[in-house]
Amino acid sequence: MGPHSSIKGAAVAAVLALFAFAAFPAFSGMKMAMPTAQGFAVAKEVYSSDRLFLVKVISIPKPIPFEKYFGVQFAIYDGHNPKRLLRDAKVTLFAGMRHGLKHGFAHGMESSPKLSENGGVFTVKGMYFHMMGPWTLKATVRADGKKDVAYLRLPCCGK
Ligand SMILES: [Cu+2]
Repeated sequence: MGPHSSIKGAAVAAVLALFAFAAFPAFSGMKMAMPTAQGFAVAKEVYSSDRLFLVKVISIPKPIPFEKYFGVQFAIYDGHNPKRLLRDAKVTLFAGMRHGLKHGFAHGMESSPKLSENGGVFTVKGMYFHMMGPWTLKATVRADGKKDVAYLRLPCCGK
């Protein structure tokens, strides 16, 4: 086969591939790993930076609403024993956008969320995302005499 025939063959294959996707959009969609409208899903759990703690997300709206208040529930587990709920964990939260920064935040939220705890389940109310794009929820966790920080990426937003 000369170079011309192989180029022609590749072009035909590309046209066939385009046709297949156009003809079966549902099938091509099934191959995706259930993306949200923003391109990524919220992790169900995330380890802290030094893996001392595991933050398990119990509930979060799917998708996260734009310019509406929403809540998040989570619990803290021992990073070295992920079945051990840390009932005495202390948590402080900050949510903001990085806009490309590797550390820190370009800005935070415009709301003042309230965090409460009951039986090891943390509930934060009054989260509010005023800008589209990836947000980061930073959880500073203190438990077992140690401190570590976990980052949960939150996509904004759906309708
Ligand atoms: Cu922003």
